[in-house]
Amino acid sequence: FLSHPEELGIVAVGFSGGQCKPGVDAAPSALIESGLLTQLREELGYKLYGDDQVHLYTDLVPKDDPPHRNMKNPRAVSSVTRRIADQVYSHAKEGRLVLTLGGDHSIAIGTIGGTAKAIRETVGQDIAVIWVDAHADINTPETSGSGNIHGMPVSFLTGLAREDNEDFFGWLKPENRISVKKLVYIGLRDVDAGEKRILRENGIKAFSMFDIDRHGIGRVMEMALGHIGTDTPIHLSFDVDALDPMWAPSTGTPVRGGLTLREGDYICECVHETGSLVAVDLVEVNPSLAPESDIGAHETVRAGCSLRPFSVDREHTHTISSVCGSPQ
Ligand code: 4U7
Ligand code: MN
Ligand code: MN
Ligand code: MN
Repeated sequence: FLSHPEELGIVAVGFSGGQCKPGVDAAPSALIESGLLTQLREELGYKLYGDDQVHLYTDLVPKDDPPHRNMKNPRAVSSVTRRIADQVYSHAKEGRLVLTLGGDHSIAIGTIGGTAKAIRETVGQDIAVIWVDAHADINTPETSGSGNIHGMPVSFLTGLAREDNEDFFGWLKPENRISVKKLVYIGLRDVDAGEKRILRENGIKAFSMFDIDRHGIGRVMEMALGHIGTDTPIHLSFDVDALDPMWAPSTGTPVRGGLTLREGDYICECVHETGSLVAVDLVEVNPSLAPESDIGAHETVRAGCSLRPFSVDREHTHTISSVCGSPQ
């Protein structure tokens, strides 16, 4: 689906307004400092675009941003995600694979909104989304108990939550949206009651940790990709809290009983292997949250660096680049 598969569009998003804990905004710099982009450029041979800047979007964050329909920081999240949608759209329109480094998961409203529109225009197809997360992030403003928008992106992207006002995601148009039929979850283990009802009522495909224990990650990936179908462009949205806190403690909403680092790598490898990947988000790394001293942050950043669904290189161990290699 990509006219320039050797080109990688980078969107580094230092934004944390979708939740209440400061620090996620520092993740792109931490990931970049620990060598993520250097490896993509030098070891894997990608040509990088947009890697010269970590965007803080401070000009888009209003001083006064009272809640709307229970959502916290709604104007800031709406205008920042709108800008991210434009950035991702421009890279995808050029036929580049797009990598967005978050930031909290609210930014997926922008990344997926941008990819969906660009791929519709260039390839004429609807994208599928693989959402790897401990959480379903499909609360509507009304079902959300926290009011944090990082728990709502999927409801806006699927149109289950809607707003006409441009200041509150009304800028999301049909061409930015995705179908609930082309959405697959992997790694779920902390889903709110309202979200469970939404998943059930809409027949959304979800593989929880229970399914991974029962069938193994190999079979789960077969079923997940089988549900999407071949020849469908894929956007992978990877929340680092899908991994067990043992590997990724530095994240705002850790949940025990998660994926091993190896299972996380395997998901990325399988998605890469399809040849259908068009965009990737890596979100929710928070280097300032480190339960056991700063080893936690270091390990989380390292785990984030290992999750690179760009090319399988079976000669390396996962810590270096199990999911890396050169662009084909
Ligand atoms: B993340 C939560 F209530 N569901 O809505 C909510 F448990 O992007 C958590 O997956 C959302 O980290 C987590 O606030 C959002 C909560
Ligand atoms: Mn998430
Ligand atoms: Mn999560
Ligand atoms: Mn989180």
